[in-house]
Amino acid sequence: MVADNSKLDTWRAAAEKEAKRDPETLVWQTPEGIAVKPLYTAEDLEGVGHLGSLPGQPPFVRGPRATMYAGRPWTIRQYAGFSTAEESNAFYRKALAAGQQGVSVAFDLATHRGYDSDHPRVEGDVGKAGVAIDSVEDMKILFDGIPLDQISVSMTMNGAVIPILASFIVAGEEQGVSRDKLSGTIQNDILKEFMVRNTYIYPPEPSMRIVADIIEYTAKEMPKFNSISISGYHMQEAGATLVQELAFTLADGREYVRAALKKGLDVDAFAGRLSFFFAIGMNFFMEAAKLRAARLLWTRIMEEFEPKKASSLMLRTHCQTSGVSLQEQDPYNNVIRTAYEAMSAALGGTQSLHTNALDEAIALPTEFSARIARNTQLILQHETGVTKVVDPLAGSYYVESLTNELAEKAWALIEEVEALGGMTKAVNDGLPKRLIEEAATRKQAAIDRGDEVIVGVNKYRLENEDDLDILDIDNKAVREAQIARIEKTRRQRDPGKWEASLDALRAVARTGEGNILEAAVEAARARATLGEISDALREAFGDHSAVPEVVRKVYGPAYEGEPEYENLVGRLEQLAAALGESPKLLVAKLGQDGHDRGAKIIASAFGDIGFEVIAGPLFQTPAEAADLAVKSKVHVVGISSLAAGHKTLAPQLVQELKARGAENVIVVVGGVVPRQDYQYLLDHGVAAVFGPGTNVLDAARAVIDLMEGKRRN
Ligand code: 2CP
Repeated sequence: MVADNSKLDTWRAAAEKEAKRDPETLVWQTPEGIAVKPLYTAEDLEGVGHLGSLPGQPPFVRGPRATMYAGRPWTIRQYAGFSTAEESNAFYRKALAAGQQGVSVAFDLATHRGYDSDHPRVEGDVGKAGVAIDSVEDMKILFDGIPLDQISVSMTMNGAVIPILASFIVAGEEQGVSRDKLSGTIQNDILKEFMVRNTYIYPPEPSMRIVADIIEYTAKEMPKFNSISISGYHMQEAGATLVQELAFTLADGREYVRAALKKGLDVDAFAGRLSFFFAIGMNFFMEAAKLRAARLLWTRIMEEFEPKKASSLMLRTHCQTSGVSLQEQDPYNNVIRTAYEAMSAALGGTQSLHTNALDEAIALPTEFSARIARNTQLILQHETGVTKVVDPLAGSYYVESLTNELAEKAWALIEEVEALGGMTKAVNDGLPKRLIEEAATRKQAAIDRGDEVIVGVNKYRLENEDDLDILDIDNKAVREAQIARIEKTRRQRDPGKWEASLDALRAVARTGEGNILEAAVEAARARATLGEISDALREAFGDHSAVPEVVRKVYGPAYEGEPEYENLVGRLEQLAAALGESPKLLVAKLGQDGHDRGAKIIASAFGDIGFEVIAGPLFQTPAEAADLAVKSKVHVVGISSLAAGHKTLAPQLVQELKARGAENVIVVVGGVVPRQDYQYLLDHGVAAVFGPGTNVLDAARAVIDLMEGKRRN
């Protein structure tokens, strides 16, 4: 139906009178470059091609299943894991008894990066942001009493994906569940690690071989298992717009399909078990439209490979509500944010969902916050009626128009990636990372300026905040327990079988003959540890290290000419004159914490204000960071900590600086630091702490104050 133009003219006139301005000025320019109008009509849907489609049929805009939630609701799958395998196992069993429907394992960063818990580089990381897994013995405890032939298990693992999946397969076998009965998903999405998440181990090329070997192995041996979870989630968390998230994720997917085809696999043998993972942020309708557009575009991409099965064209996805939308300030607001995001994911047609706990901006969930998060989904499924009707937003002028516009914009970006030679080349070239970091910096400036309102943070802020009870992990005790179990495992294994299995694995990796996962299953069975299996592959493939690059002239221009900003620039110039050199800041990332969005934004904004910024490499030990600080003669070290290692690592850095006679270097800490930890850090030589939600200009002002104070004393 075409809109009646005379009625539209009448509306325009009425709107102008009512709003006392031209309705054109009510248009909202989103970060995606989409102009959202105050009114959508049938006119906006003229020429939109996907409108007549039905659920369960290509191009699946309306959902991958014919009945969707009316037949079976999405899986409530809460991502969790912390401390030891015993503690995480108890947590999963309780959650399953309370209504959770699938398991989703969070591993600690030591495990992600292929280090056993006794490795000196991971002292601050063991058991902190996930569960520590060192061998099959831990894996068996993790799933004790959880029937792996009935409960599907998702494992978020990319770097050390080979030893983890191998240990899972062996743990299943030893539980009496053969691998063909295991259901679940492994993340196994390495390309986005190089872009945003940073838990890679090996360089891109051998990493892509690992992905393809896993797709091959699961296609042949594990028909119920999803071989990959192609993830845009972390892109949005890193600051990507929804168009960037869509485009880069689908382009990654296309690259994995090509890698699997190169192994000689038939497309229909594996395509139905590719799965996806998206973030759901606060842009309610656009997020739902994004999932619809994702399915539309995936069908378009897969048609190129000419599959015979319709299921090979179908995009199935997990979603997680947005971590970055959560705030430390007035944290109960996070329950509300998460509920809206969950509703949006359901309206978009997700297959599985994690809802964040209200305290996830500052710590791991407690039992209380995890219950609220789970109940957010249970209430959505049982009380709101959203499960009763398939794709209820279909036909909405606005949502259909958004679906179409997101798809078109994302397709243009996918074509840009193709022109560069595909996603592996684009990642090497740095295009996606650069675009995402620019978008992140732009967003931070919009929040700092108050253009983007966050309730309780840059508007309606409470005068007094109550402390929230949070979960703190005794990382030392976890590490000791893990080391004791590794030692026992090493003592009890058959050294001949162990050595032979690792030799065989090395040979498969080196020669390119055979399947890496298949060889690793034998090594895991012979009780080779996660670190040993990872090291065997390291010998063949080498380590990947990225050179940190910093976006410039994005934050500053958003503020240019504003007195508050110019004042800081002026103070810094005076400081530089007094020092006889530019004030120098090292932004340090310590331990295995690869979340670098905050570090990049600080480096970028401080650089624009006038600091000389050195962006330290990822994964430094405190000693390495201190060496770099001394060598670079910095005045300030800013530790960016997002993975809970700050209480171990920041005091160590202070000590290491002292040991090098550099106690005059100011150390500040920013990131996910609970207020309960501030005093501890201050008592251990840290000069200032900037928690979540800190305005970057406030942080810069505080650092300049500290530097000026130091000069006066
Ligand atoms: C579904 N089924 C149905 C219907 N709907 N049957 C009849 N009628 C229906 N309406 C069937 C499906 O075909 C399937 O059986 C079974 O029910 C389960 O449904 P599903 O849709 O496959 O759900 P699922 O098993 O939960 O799988 C969902 C995904 C999977 C998305 C495909 O990949 C997944 O669970 N992903 C989760 C990823 C995850 O948790 N990631 C955590 C990220 P068949 O299988 O027999 O066909 S952690 C994030 C952090 C932040 C990080 O990464 O760092």
